[in-house]
Amino acid sequence: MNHATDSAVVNYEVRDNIAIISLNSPPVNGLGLPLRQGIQQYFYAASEDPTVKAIVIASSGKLFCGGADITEFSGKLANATPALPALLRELEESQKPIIATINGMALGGGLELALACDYRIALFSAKMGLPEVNLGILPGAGGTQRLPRLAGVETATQMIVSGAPVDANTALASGFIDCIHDESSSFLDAAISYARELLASNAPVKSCAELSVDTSSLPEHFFTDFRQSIARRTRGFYAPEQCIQCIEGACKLPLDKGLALETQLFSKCMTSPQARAQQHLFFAERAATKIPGVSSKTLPRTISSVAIIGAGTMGGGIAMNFANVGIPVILLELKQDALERGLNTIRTNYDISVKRNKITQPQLEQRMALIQGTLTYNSLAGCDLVIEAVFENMDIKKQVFAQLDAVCKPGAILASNTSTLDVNEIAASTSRPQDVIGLHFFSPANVMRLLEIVRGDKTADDVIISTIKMAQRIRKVPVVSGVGWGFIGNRILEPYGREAARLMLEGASPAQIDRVLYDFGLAMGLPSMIDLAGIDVGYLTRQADRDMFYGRDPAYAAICDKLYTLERYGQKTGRGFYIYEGRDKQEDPEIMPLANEIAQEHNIEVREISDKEILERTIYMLINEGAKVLEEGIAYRSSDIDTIYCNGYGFPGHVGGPMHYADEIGLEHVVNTLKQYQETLGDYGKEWFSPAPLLERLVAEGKSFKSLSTAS
Ligand code: T1G
Repeated sequence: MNHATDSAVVNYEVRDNIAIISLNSPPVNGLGLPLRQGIQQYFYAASEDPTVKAIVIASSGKLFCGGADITEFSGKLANATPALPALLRELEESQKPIIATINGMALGGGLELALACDYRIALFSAKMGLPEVNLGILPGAGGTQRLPRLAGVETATQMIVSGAPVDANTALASGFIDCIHDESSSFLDAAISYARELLASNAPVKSCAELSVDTSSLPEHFFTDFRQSIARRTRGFYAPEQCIQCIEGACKLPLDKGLALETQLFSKCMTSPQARAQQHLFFAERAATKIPGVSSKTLPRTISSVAIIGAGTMGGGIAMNFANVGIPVILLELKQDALERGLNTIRTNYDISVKRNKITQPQLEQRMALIQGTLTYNSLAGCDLVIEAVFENMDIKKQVFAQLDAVCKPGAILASNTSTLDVNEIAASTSRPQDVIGLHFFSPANVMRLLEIVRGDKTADDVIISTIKMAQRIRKVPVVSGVGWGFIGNRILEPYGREAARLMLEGASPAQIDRVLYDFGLAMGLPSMIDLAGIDVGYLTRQADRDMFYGRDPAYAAICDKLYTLERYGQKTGRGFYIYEGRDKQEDPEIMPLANEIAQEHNIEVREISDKEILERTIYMLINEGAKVLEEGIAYRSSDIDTIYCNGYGFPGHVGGPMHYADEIGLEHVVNTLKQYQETLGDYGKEWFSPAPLLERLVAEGKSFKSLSTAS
């Protein structure tokens, strides 16, 4: 006997003696209240139906379940009855076996739902994970208690604290799924057959309440050693430690007490500023792909072959991104030896990945085979996308684009990897400005996730959409910028760097500045970052726009310019703000005397500078310039600036980006602090510390940066 009834987000049917509860809440089966209510309603129906002997929980969509509905977190619905933890305990105590049918991604509460079932069958392509830690929280519906019981402490700890999903084979080997099916079209039928086999073999219902965590083979100091192993990567983050404490509890406590501990620590995480920051970034990354005035239904152009002009560090790194996802790449250089050097560097980078077990040797060969070198532009005639990554000089770039304009097929997308030059000027040098765009990769291009997409005035809508989709395909985080000096990232980096250089003249050492910013959560402080990027790179960039900087401040970046004249370019020459010998990095005793000398030349007072002043003058400059970038329309939304800074400049994810941080500490406080420095720093303060008009306006209206986005 078959009968089916449907809720808006859950389908229900009974096939003979198997009840099928099918999640149907696109796009990700988020376990919001309606879905929880639907699951509970049909779980009760199946439990009370005497004809039903087993229950299958499946999904109608491409994935199984993306977890709790994150949009509920800011309201009260997340705990509305049935709350997820309680619902899963009910399922766990079912008298009829429940089989979770994992057809695709099962993440967070989605995997927790599966773990509360009696059995789990996964499609070969499914992936399962508990990524809550990336949202500043922890698995709050039993994941920290059930996964250690089903998969062992080491696998559970690695999955929960890294947030990284595992594939079906790993899940099977770890013991938290029971079987894998290898064909998607017959997957539900296979799950129903599996349910029937379980019934025929009188397979028991199970509950983690009857299991304890097996610690017999756990290394004696496992948790201590694990904490040490993640210390660097999780520095400053709150949630990882809470995750570990839940798992330690699971090793000692019966299930219900462990669940109580998990709920307690989950609540502590949920109310933390870090959780707000990390959840802000989750939605910010997705918002960045929505372009005002461009319909999301705009069809992207096909990108199935790519060419990179220039086989240097950037060009080689860019090429790897495409080869990594199976897209053939033509790498063009002018001379054979340069081309060979570029290809050898790519192979060396892949060799390192093989040594680190990130890829296999066959994968290395597969990827290298996808990268073909050439010395002639004619080889590019059939490419769908060409990315120029040559020297940062407008004349050279124009020559390259003239050649591309002559040989590339109509409709090919012509991109420049420029980091500051005017994309409109480059586009105007071709007969097809509508096909020209900026694709600013960040070094190392095969590692850094951020891709700044620079939209020219004439760039066609479908070129924008095509490059956003392409960015996602090569696992980058795309953010669209308008055309303006430094676009978004380097534009707001400039005043941030300016303050660091000025603070040194006023008496703060490179080490003090680095420590303050590192302790705030930056991956690297400014002097160290400038040494890494190259003091010569910054110097040359400044010379291209001297009036913009030196014209307003004769002491602008003076300490950096002094080091440049001394040919101390940073790590690349073994000496910059620090002295580098191999991996050893030492403070350079000559820096502060040099800075004091320059200070005297410019009548700059040298004094004791507090950590607080260093932090405010650098970070608030990011915020102030970000407000200007917003106001000029270079950035569409403040969260785009946060996405850029957290994915391209090492800004701490647990702070959420400079603009989110400003909303958290209050824009009025930011404006008042800027005005204070405007007064106390004399002419320098008056020149550089005027609050951006948008900041002043928002304060006057009692609004936040976030309110701008929701308004638009
Ligand atoms: N809640 C609410 N909205 C979500 C969501 C979620 N969990 N996941 C995705 N979305 C939205 C997303 O913002 C976008 O919206 C649309 O769905 C498509 O997403 C108790 C408390 C599942 C791998 O962290 O990793 O469970 O922009 O573009 O590329 O322990 O979404 O279209 O308006 O990313 O196909 C834990 C987060 C939650 C998974 C699909 N789960 N999501 O990727 O689509 S906390 C996660 C993802 C939790 C429990 C705890 C991905 C995806 P819009 P998308 P996709």
